[in-house]
Amino acid sequence: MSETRRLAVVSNRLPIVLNRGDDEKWRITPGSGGLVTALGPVLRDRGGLWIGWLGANSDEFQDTSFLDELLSRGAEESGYALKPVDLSAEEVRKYYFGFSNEILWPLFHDLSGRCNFEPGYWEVYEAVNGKFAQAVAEHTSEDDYVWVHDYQLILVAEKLKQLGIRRNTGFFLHIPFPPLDLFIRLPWRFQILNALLQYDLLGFQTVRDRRNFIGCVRALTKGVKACGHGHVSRLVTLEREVRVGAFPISIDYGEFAGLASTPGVAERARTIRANLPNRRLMLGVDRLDYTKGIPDRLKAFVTALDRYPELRGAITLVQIVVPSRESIREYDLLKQEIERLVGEINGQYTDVGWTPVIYIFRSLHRADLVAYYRACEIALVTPLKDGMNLVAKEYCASNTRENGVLILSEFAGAAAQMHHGALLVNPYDVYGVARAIHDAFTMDLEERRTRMKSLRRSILRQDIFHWVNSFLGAGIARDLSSFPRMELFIPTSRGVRTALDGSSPP
Ligand code: GDG
Repeated sequence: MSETRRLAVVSNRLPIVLNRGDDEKWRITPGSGGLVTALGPVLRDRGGLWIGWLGANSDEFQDTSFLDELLSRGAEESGYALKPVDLSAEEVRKYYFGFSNEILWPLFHDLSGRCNFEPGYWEVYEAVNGKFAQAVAEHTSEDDYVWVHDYQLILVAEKLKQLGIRRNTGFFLHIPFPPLDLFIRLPWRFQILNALLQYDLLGFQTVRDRRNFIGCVRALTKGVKACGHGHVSRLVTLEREVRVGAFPISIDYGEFAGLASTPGVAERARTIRANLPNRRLMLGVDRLDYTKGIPDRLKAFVTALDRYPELRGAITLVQIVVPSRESIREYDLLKQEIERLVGEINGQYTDVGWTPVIYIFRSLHRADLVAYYRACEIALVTPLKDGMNLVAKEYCASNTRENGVLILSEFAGAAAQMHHGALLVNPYDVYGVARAIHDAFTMDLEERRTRMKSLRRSILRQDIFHWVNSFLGAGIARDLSSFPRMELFIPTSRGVRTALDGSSPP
């Protein structure tokens, strides 16, 4: 095999945000977030590229040369090429809002009652995956490594093969993979499973997700043998071999810990505290999504106030909800339910100088978010199901005073790594979560410190760079010479590492 030249990342959205200002002019801003932070340097150093949807329809631009100019400016700023996949409004509706978010998202999050198995979505999902494959074919060559992300793009490797294009491909699923009894309800279960088996490497968030996937393969496909144990195992057919690993995603620990220690953030955290004095602050931060369990969390909080009167006047829940998938009716109903519950709790319990729930419905600047992480003594992270949940990790990394308590859902992927330091709860168990709130409130400083130190150590050890390194390491380990420039340096919170550090043998 020839040497791997570049890394091509493929995701539903490009890592940029397009905005039209009040003056009607389009502007481009580089995206933020762990994936961009971690992959940006790799792409820059290797002259890599990112393929994805722009997040806007091209027919909104009268002049496509203007779009090209915007993209080349975006590429200049990020340091790597941005290759847009153009989608029509109808494609976005059926592939993204439809098949991806009305079928795969709820089913894979154990919420099959919310699925809308509309048959018309499938062919558009297939067609759009075909478009992404076409873009990969056009912009990459056989010696590039193609890393595809998430449930919107499961069919890309298969579509590439149908186009007669050979690429070394890896796929990472950011959401959970369901157990057989759930997966089997999917009308396109065989197509989805077979498409996943067309990748060379499959990455899941946790060992449980990988086990669920292998269980489905064993039950639903013929002639596939599972071999090997440990970090990366193998699924072998007569023609080929697919490696399957658990790669828990993480955060840039150094960035959060560093930001939390800046004078600006410390000052902002002091202001938050000064305005909410003489009480413990408990924080919830979530995208507006029914998987995040926000109504159940509010019910648990009011139950805690009912059952433990000493909490009244002594604890405030700060609930930040970030708008998401706004045009969908279900999400609007969820917003209304959250606002009704917040209103009820505050109406019932507010007293002079104390409001039980402070509710923020907007996206905050990263520094403000970190100030809340720093200011709050308890984080209440209770998704009904979550691939990983980065908020749990960001809270701990930002807790530089090491006195916070993390209450964490046992159904978040993060629980596999954080169970030793967090208070684990079943988010459906209202009394159990209420008890955990009381336990966090009364926990002594020594125990809080011991738990938080251990959580911070484990996130530092397995940060986002460790995640990239282990996936890329596994992705090319079949033939190391295919990705030869291992002197490639990635900056980390602990200095500099090469791209293969931390990887495991196949
Ligand atoms: C999917 C999977 C998996 C939140 N509020 C603000 C803000 N955020 C940022 C957080 C965090 C991110 O949003 C949320 O990440 P999560 O992991 O919690 O959840 P999903 O968006 O559902 O992500 C999930 C993840 O993919 C990665 O694989 O962990 O399981 O569902 O980074 O910081 N950022 C800013 N302002 C806010 O108000 N700037």
